[in-house]
Amino acid sequence: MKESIEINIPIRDETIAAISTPLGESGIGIVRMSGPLSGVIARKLFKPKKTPFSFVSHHFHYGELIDPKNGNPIDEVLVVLMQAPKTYTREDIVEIHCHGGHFILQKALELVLGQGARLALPGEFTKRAFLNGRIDLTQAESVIDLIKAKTRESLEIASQQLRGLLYREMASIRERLVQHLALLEAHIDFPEEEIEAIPLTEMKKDLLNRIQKLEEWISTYEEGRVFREGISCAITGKTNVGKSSLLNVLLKQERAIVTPIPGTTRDVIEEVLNIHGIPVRLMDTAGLRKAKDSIEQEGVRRAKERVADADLVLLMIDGSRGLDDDDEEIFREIDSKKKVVVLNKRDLIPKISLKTMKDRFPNDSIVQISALKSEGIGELKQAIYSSLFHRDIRVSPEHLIVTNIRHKTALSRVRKNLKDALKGLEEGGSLEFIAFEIRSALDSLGEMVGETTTEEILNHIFDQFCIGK
Ligand SMILES: Nc1nc2c(ncn2[C@@H]2O[C@H](COP(=O)(O)OP(=O)(O)OP(=O)(O)O)[C@@H](O)[C@H]2O)c(=O)[nH]1
Ligand SMILES: [Mg+2]
Repeated sequence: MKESIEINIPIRDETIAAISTPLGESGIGIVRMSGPLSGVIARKLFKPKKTPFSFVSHHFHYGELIDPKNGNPIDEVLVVLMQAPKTYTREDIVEIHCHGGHFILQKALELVLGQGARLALPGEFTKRAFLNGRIDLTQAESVIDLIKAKTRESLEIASQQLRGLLYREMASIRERLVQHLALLEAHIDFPEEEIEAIPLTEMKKDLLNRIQKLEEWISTYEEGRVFREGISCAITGKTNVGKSSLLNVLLKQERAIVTPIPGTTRDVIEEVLNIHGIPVRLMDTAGLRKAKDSIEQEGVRRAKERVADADLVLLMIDGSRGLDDDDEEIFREIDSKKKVVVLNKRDLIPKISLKTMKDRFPNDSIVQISALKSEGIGELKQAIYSSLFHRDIRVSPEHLIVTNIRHKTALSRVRKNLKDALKGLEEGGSLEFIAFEIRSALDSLGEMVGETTTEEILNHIFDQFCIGK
C-alpha cells in the first residue's frame, strides 16, 4: 500500500512469538511466530507425519510437536509456514495449531522461545505489519477496534477502516495538495521564469471541496465515537421506583434483586447491552435517599459517583406516587446531565401527569413504561438512541465515519490549514503563506497515516493491543 518507512524502530530481525488465542480451555490454540528464524524453529520442533517432508508455504502440515532435547511428543498439531512477503507482517510467519489447553500452549511457547525467538510485545505483530508498510497506521488502529467491536455497527466501522477507506480518502487529499504545493513552490522559487500560471480559480474550488468533505467527516465523530466506544448509562432515582426491574427487563434476565423493600440495591450492577448498535454499559445503582445504615450510605455514595461519570442518565420516577422533596433534590443534582426521564409503573393509577413532567423537563425526552409488564421498552430504547444522535447516521461500507479522537484532531488541523490557505488565495496573500499552510496540512495527514508519527505516539497506539496480535 505504501513504501516501507524509516522510523526509529526496534530491531526487526528478531523473531517474535506469542500465544495468539485467549488463555483457557478450547478446541485449538495457536502459537504464532514472525521473523527470519520462524521457519528454522518450526523445522526443529515439528515432526511431520509423512516423510520425506518439506514445508509448502501457506499450507497446513500435520504431525507432532516435539521437544527437540529428547524427541518426546508434546501434542498432535497442524503447522503452517507462510513465507514473506505475503503474510500478516510481511515477514516469515509460522503458526502452530495445538490443542487449546493452557499448559500445552505454554509448553509450545516455551519450546519456541528456547530456540531463539523472543516473546512478542502487545500488538507487535500488527506493529510490524505497519512498519513493514503492509498497512497504514489507521488500518493498524482498526485492528484493535475490530477485536473490541461489540455490535454489528462498530464492527462495520472498524472493518471499513481496515479495508483502507480512511487511508484512501487521505491519500487522495494528499495527492492534490502535493500538486498545489509543487505549483506554488515553483512560482516562489522561479518567479522570473516562464512557468505555467497558477490556475487560481481551480485551486480555490478544490480547496473548498476538500474543506467541505473534511467538515462532513469531522461531524461524524460524535456518533462514530459512540459506536466505537459505546456509552455508560446509569439508572438513578429514589428507592423502590423500579430501577433494578428496568435493568432486568432490558437485559431480559433476572440479573438484579428486585423486592418491594426500599433500599434493596446497594452495589452498582453493570452489564453491557446493544441498543440499536450502540454498546451501552448499563448501571443499576442504589436508590437515592437519606441512607439508613453505613452499607446503604456507601451504596448511595457509589451511585452518585457513577451518575456523575455517566454519559447518559435514566432518571426514573414512580408515576404511581407523587413527587416529593427527595425527587426535587435528585432533579437538582442531575440537572446538567444528558438524560432520559423514565416515568415507571404506568400499569398503576397515575399520580403524576405527563404534562407535569414535560413542564419540569422541557428539554429531555420522557417515556412512560411499566418495567413490571415490560411495556414501553422499545420506546425507551429509541429515546436513548435519539438522545445520543442529532441525526440518523448510516453505517455502511462506503460512508466514512471517524471514530478516533486522534483522527478527528488531525482532520481538524488539516481543515484549519486549508481554510487559511483558501483565505490567503482569496485575499491575494503571499504565495509563501499559502504554501506554508498546505505544507502543514500535508504534515498532519502524514502523521495521521503513520508516515511521520513519533515513536511515542506509535507506542501509545500499540500498547492498547493484546499480546499475540
Ligand atoms: N406495578 C408495578 N410495579 C413495579 C414496576 N416496576 C417495579 N415494580 C415493583 O416495585 C418494587 C421495587 O422494584 P425495584 O426494581 O427493586 O426498585 P428499585 O428502584 O431498584 O429499588 P431500590 O433498589 O430499593 O432502590 C418491586 O416490588 C417491583 O416489582 C412497574 O412497572 N409496575
Ligand atoms: Mg434496585
